[in-house]
Amino acid sequence: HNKRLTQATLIGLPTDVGASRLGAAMGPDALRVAQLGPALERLGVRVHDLGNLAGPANPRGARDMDGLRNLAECLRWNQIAHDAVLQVLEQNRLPILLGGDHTLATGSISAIARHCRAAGKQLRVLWLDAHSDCNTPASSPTGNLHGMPVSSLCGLGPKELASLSGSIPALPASAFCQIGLRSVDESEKHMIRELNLEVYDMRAIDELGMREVMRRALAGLFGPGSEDIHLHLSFDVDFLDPDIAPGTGTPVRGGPTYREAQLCMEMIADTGRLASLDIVELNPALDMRNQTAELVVDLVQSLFGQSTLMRTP
Ligand code: 5AB
Ligand code: MN
Ligand code: MN
Ligand code: MN
Repeated sequence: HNKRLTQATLIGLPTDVGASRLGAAMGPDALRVAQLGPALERLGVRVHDLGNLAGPANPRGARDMDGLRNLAECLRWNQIAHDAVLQVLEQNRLPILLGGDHTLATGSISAIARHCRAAGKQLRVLWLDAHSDCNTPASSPTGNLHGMPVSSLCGLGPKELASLSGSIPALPASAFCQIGLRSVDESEKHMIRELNLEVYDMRAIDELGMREVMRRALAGLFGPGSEDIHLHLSFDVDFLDPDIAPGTGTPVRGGPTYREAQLCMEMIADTGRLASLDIVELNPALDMRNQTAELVVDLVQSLFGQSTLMRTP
């Protein structure tokens, strides 16, 4: 039942304009140093690497007049992300966005939503994160755009970002499923209710276990009728417990363990529906000997079907 994914394209987007902490711009190269490409090749995935795309530098200043940090630069990077991801999807390949901060998911998921609309496919987005990323310019306590991609995609972010997919909202809020949350702003709690977002926070993982959480999150992705679903994974590295993944700019203690994260990835792989991936918020400047990048590569191997007993490819 496990459909082999054969062709993937790595898209390096080296920027941290959506965050206040510098360093996520080095994420794509840290993943290459950790041998992401060869690790996928060993699983039978044909990997093409577009290298790092060019975009505006980080002004490294304070918040702008509008209270946001680097909106113009974020918009440009997201257009670049959108165009690159759309092109890869049109080639029938699986895009792997190497971030970069999580604002970039606005561009990538906008492209995926546009693609699904044209192809008559249904879109399901799994959002693995310690945070809910559904602040708006009005509610954000920081002005950092990496805390707003979900609201932007739901039509409530800055209009330039909200309109990237060619339709507002880019996708219905019901397409999202968030897993691993443990740091949610008061304003975001309201937004989660207002949008009726499907959320499995750390308490849900504690009480139900990762297996049951993933069973619920992936319901409908197996068997007949699921062929027309495009499954996207937006993987914020701060989803993982900082004890095992220190290399990220906004760590929050109490995240999933190594085994829980592996099971999560393995169960996504079992659907055979994964069609695109963002890897974001890896910050090599905060890492120790690239251990977080290596852990991410290890998890991505499970995501692409590596298992202990089943032979690959
Ligand atoms: B990340 C915070 N909610 O809005 C905000 O890492 C943190 O992409 C956002 O999940 C974290 O600035 C953004 C306080
Ligand atoms: Mn996060
Ligand atoms: Mn995030
Ligand atoms: Mn972060």
